[in-house]
Formats: sequence, C-alpha cells, structure tokens
Amino acid sequence: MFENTSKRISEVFKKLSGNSKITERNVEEAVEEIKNALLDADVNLRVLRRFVNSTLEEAKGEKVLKSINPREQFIKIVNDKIIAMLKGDDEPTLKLKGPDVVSTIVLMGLQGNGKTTTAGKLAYKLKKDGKRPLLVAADLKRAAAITQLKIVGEDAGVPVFANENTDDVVSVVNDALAFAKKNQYNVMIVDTAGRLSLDDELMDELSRITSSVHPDEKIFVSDASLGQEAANIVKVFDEKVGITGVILTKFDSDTKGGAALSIASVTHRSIKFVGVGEKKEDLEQFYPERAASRILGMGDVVSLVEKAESVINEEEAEKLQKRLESSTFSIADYLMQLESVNKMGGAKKLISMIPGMSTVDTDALNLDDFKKEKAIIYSMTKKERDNYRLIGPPRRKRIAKGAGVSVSDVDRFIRKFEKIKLTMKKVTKNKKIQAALLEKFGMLG
Ligand SMILES: Nc1nc2c(ncn2[C@@H]2O[C@H](COP(=O)(O)OP(=O)(O)OP(=O)(O)O)[C@@H](O)[C@H]2O)c(=O)[nH]1
Ligand SMILES: [Mg+2]
Repeated sequence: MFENTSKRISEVFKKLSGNSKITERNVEEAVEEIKNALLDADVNLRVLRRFVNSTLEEAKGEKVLKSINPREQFIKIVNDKIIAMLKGDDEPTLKLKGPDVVSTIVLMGLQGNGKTTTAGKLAYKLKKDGKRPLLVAADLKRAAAITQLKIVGEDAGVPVFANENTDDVVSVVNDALAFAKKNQYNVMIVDTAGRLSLDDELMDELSRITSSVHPDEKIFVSDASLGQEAANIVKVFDEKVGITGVILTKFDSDTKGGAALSIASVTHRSIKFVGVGEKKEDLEQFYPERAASRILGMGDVVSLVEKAESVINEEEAEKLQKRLESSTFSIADYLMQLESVNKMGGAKKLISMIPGMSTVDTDALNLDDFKKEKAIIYSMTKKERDNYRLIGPPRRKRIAKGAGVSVSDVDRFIRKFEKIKLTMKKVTKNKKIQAALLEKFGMLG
C-alpha cells in the first residue's frame, strides 16, 4: 500500500533539493507530479482537485518561496494537506462507554469485505485492552455465518452469543444485550450479514438493529482494494443507516490506496483501523499523520519505534545500550537484532517504515542475504561471536564451509559488521532509535 506513490513523491522532493532557489514554476511542476502520483493511486478526482488548489495557493506565496528553507516549507504544506485528506471529522479512536456499562459496536458492509474476520480482530484487541467483549452473531442470512463467527471467537478467546432458532436479528441483538448486562460483559461486537450490492432490505435490517440498541459505534467494514469506489459505498451507508467510522480491510493486499486516500474527504468519516492480514493480530489503528509520512516517503518513524519497542524488551534494549556505549557490541548482539527483525513480521514491512528507505526497491532486496548472514553467524563459535577480531583468514574459511557460503561472503559480512559497530557508536543515545537503526543496517549493509 502506498509504496509506488511514496516512491514517486519522494522523487519529486528529491528533485527540489537540487535547486538552491525554488521558483513558482518549480512548485507548479512538483504539485503536478504529486497530483499524477495520487491520480494513479486512484484518488477521487474531487478530493484531488481540492488538494491541488489548496497546496498551490499556500506554496506559491512569498512566505514559502522567499523563506530560507523553501523545500522544507513546501514538504510541510504537502504533508499537512495529505493529513487533512486522510482525516475525518472525528477522532480515529473508538468511542465507548465506561467499563460498567455495555457498549455496542455494530459492524456492517458488503459481502466478503471482512466483517466477521474484523469482528474477531476487534474482540481480540479489546480483550487485550482489558475490556470484556462479547461477539454477537447477527448474520442470519448465510448458513455457515454463525459457525464461522464461533471459530473466530474461539481463536480470539472471546465468547459468541448466537441463537440458531430464529431469523429475527433484532431480537438476537436485544437478547445479546440482556445477556451481556447479566454476565458483566462491557462491549458487544455485532457481526451483521453482508449483501452483494446496496439493497433496501439490508439497509432496513441494519436500521432496525441500530434504532433498537443505539450502538456507540456503527462501523462500516470495507475492502481497501475497492479503491475510491469504497468511498461512494460508505457514503450511501452513511446516508441510509448512519455510520460513525470505517475499518479498511485487506490493506496488506496489493492495492493502490485510493480508498484510504478518498474516504475521509468524501464522507467526513474517520478510518479507525486497517486490517493488514487474516490473523487475529492483524488490525492496526489508523493514524492520518503516520499514513501521510508514509505516503510522502518520509518513513513512519513513530510506528517503527513502537514496533521496535514491543519486540525488543526494555531489558534487552538496556543491555544493548550498555554494550554499544562500551563498544563491546558483538556479532551475538547483532544476531539478536536479526532475530527480532523476524519477530516483527518481515523485513519488507519494516524497511518501508524507515525514513529515507521508501526509495529502496524492496522487491530487489535479496532477503536470502538474511538467511545467509544467519548461517554465517551460526557457523561461528561463541568466542568468535563475542569478539569478531578473532576471525582471521583460516577461521573465515572454516565458517564459510560450515555455512555453505563463499569466503568472500564471510569477508563481506565482517566488513559490514565493522561498519555497523562504528556507526552505532556515533549515533543517537536513544536506545529505541538505535535498535531501529540496527535493523536498517542489518538489512541494507
Ligand atoms: N489479506 C487479508 N484478508 C482479509 C482481511 N480481512 C478479511 N480477510 C479475508 O477476507 C475474506 C472474507 O472475510 P469475512 O470476514 O468472511 O468477510 P465478511 O464481510 O464477514 O463476509 P460475509 O459474511 O460473507 O458478508 C476471508 O477470507 C478473510 O480471511 C485482511 O485484512 N487482509
Ligand atoms: Mg461474515
């Protein structure tokens, strides 16, 4: 998502940095190129026109062009405009009642867009956040829907309220509410039926549910790969049933991002979460600011640091920090970093979040290098891992043989490690950033 767009936009910014002064013409050209990149990402035309006009209006002013850092000013303006494009009227967080009252979240949307899967992810997340969630099976259209929700619920460790002997969804949801109150659940997540198209029966059913239980959140679940078409569908639902926010699923798929880029501006509703895979953990809060910096190719430093934080625990980071300071950082430490990269769910994902790395073509990155490095390290003795200076030519030969690589592969790895060690000594004292940087070097040499 956004990869291609981000690559193109960072090219535009890079081109600007070649000029000592920026002219009106430069700005016009840059905006035109950004516009084309966004157009190819399938952004709604009206949204795009607003973006172009407001960016030009601000960026062509004297304040920008005559400033001492016109390029930075320009980037800031574009960044602000993209954030505005991605922001709905509400905050992207869920608005739920206090812990002693039952809140209700109704998930709605077209068939196969990911409602049931998202219900499970949301239940899992809320449970982790200390809530007592209850899943409610209100899809009585599809025979297997209840069974599917039960499987999802079991996986998330959250109970499912269902009644197989009725076709009255409103009574199911009301019974679920009574059940939740009685059993101290404090948030119901209602999985509703999907339809192939926008039909009155679906809207009517949803309206009856919502006017009966007055949900705290009415969330439209939409497949991100529908592109800007998603925005139009959301609009219809909002007009007919009323929604409070959107969850975009299949963000991990190879979509261009048009849905994410258009929904908020077209509907004024916020994207609250994005689904990034099929597993229960694959739901991320959507932050317009972070998405904007990713789109602009500036890397998502905050997400990166957060990710690094959750994987590398404080104690490990502390130890690492000490070693870095005393310059005893060893290959064994480096291996620890490599392992945590794997824990983070793939190098490619990570690379895209590192500032300046969005221009790296991740497809061309040979991730087998990773495996190779690991094999090399595994062929070292503990002493060698602790002190790489021991590794002279005979040892290199032995290691190469053990790892099934060439001696020059080992040489290259040692050289890279030396470089990392040197850089690490110089960089910031912030241990989270250090950990993040380590990974960057770990991958890119
Ligand atoms: N890759 C990926 N697949 C997803 C994501 N969310 C859902 N899916 C997949 O999309 C398919 C449909 O998901 P469901 O949750 O059954 O969709 P639904 O909206 O409940 O469908 P109906 O109940 O038939 O209307 C399943 O194969 C899911 O695994 C996501 O974020 N990423
Ligand atoms: Mg479903």
